[in-house]
Amino acid sequence: MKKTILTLIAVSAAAISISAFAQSSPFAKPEDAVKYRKAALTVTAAHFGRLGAMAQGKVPFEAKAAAENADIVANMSKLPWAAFGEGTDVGETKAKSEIWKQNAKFKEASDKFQAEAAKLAVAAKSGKEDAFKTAFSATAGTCKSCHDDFRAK
Ligand code: ASC
Repeated sequence: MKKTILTLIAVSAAAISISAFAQSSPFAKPEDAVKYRKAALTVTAAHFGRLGAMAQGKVPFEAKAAAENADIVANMSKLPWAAFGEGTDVGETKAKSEIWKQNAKFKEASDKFQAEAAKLAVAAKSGKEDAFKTAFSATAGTCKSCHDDFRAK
């Protein structure tokens, strides 16, 4: 009987903590947030990589492809951040604890990336290769500095 009561308490405590997380987060479980942000950043990296190949001259610059990929990066750049909420420092993640300890700095880094990605989309649409390359480097710099500070190797 005592064991049953203890089990019931443990089960309801777990249920309460899950629902408390879900109430303050767009995700049902912390693991769902981790999965979402990794997926969003993976898609972003795929499209950013296509732009990088053009910026580095590995493939010829083509304004239409640049504009399409840069638009995707600019849109994707908005997504991962909602998935770095409190309580999502769990499971298999390279996210450093500094994300939550220095959250204002992390927010600033993510804002910079979004701002540069938006400028990159504009530059890509201009069809001017030089402007595209400059904007690409600026955006890549924001990826790198955020990774240096907030992503484990
Ligand atoms: C990429 C990619 C990153 C960034 C970073 C920029 O293409 O996948 O994580 O650029 O390497 O320094």
